[in-house]
Amino acid sequence: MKLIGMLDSPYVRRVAISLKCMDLPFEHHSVSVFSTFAQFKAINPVVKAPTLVCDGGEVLMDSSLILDYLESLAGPQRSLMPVALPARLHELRLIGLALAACEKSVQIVYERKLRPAEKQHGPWLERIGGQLQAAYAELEQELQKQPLPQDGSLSQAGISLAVAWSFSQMMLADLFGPEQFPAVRGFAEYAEQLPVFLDTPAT
Ligand SMILES: N[C@@H](CCC(=O)N[C@@H](CS)C(=O)NCC(=O)O)C(=O)O
Repeated sequence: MKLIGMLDSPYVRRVAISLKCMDLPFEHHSVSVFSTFAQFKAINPVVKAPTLVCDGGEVLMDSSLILDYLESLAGPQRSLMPVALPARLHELRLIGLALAACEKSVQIVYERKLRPAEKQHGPWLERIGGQLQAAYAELEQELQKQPLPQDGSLSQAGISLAVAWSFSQMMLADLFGPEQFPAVRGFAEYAEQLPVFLDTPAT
């Protein structure tokens, strides 16, 4: 299997970390959707990161769909998702919020970096900035109610949340106060010093 995409993408990073946690062998190809667009296009004409080239040559995209496939490949013993319904429901809620935080962060980064300053649309930036804050506020509430374990185990929610937070901090630190979202920040700091995270750096 080949994972295509740069680790500065939170979507690519969550798949790379998950592959390692599931103990699934893969090759990582750091191809950029921007600086090496043509090279990426030759692998996946749609140019979406992450892209997974499966052993049989099928090309998958979208991190959640790739993870769906990897979950089946890994089997129940190595799954990163709880089976029991209430726990799975909670896990899916956390993942949804983490992915919304990723999406809003990426939208803001694209708005700031790809659009000329005079063409940036204030109300749109304000809207997606508010959605980003809301996603982390909801995650904070969830973690205050029910902290994620910090015992070396990692679930998909923990991976996605930590990767999302680290990406937001790396790219958009100016949008967050130092006291904001202490439970989210604390969990991400914990996860970032685990060997699998250190082995899969965003930069
Ligand atoms: N929902 C997708 C989002 C993936 C995504 O937007 N990736 C960005 C890189 S962070 C990308 O491919 N950007 C290039 C583009 O959309 O043209 C996923 O979960 O994989």
